[in-house]
Amino acid sequence: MIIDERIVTEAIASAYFEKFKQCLDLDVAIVGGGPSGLTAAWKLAEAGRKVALFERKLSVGGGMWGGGMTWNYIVVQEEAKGILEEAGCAMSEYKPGYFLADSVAATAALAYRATKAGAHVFNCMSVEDVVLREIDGEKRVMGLVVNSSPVEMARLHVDPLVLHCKHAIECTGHDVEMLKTLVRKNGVKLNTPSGGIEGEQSMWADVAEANTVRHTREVFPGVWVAGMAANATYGSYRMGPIFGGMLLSGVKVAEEINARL
Ligand code: 48H
Repeated sequence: MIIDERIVTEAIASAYFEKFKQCLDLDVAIVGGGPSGLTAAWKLAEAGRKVALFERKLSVGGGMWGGGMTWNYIVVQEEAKGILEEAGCAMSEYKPGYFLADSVAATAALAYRATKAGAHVFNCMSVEDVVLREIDGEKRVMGLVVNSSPVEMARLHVDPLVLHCKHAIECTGHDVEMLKTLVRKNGVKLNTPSGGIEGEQSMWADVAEANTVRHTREVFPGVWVAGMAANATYGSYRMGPIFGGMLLSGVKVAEEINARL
């Protein structure tokens, strides 16, 4: 076979733009491809939902690849062990209730399950804003405003593109970037004690893990928080390299959105 570079190019261009066109009207748009976002994408796609995940970096996985301080193992607790097992990641029980996994294997397993289930992943794409509408007196997020990450990094003045979604999940981690933009630009009130983003507190793993799941919810019409973003939004603690809360949060947000759709 003689390889024609133009066919390689055409294959990539047509597949990519077909995928993008299919994602202009989504059931769920996920912002951030860390463990919570990947787990939510996996579970929603598995339930047959039209879901896309937008990740600023070249690789999905967020803060999970590096384990603790780049020592590439993670720990999950008993309650979350089944999720990693189902993803196909091996674990060993280090001490009763503390399960150890290779962080590269765990991240790759979640990414594989999300894409295999049919979630559309757009890496190297940053969410820079949301689409806001007022319907019957209630404001609601109806979509995302996205741009190419290299455009963002080079600070080029290039206009973004837009897609619509029934629900958006804020999974941008510690920075809660999408929600901060929503509040800063529109002065809207969130479903939090102060009406704003409460801010993350210091380390308390035990409470933080439970709160990550507890605080996974709809925080503004059309916007859900999951993972570390849920902690920062509701003013809870950090937990270091134990990842069960992130996985459980991804499963919970998927189940609750699925029930709404
Ligand atoms: C597109 C964006 C944007 C944007 C950011 O930080 P993450 O891994 O998020 P979680 O919540 O799934 O997991 C948190 C975990 O990794 C962690 O940090 C823990 C457990 N910390 C404990 C502690 O004590 O420190 O991933 C977020 C992803 C990243 O990949 C970002 O690049 C991406 O979101 N992202 N993608 N558009 N505007 N902002």
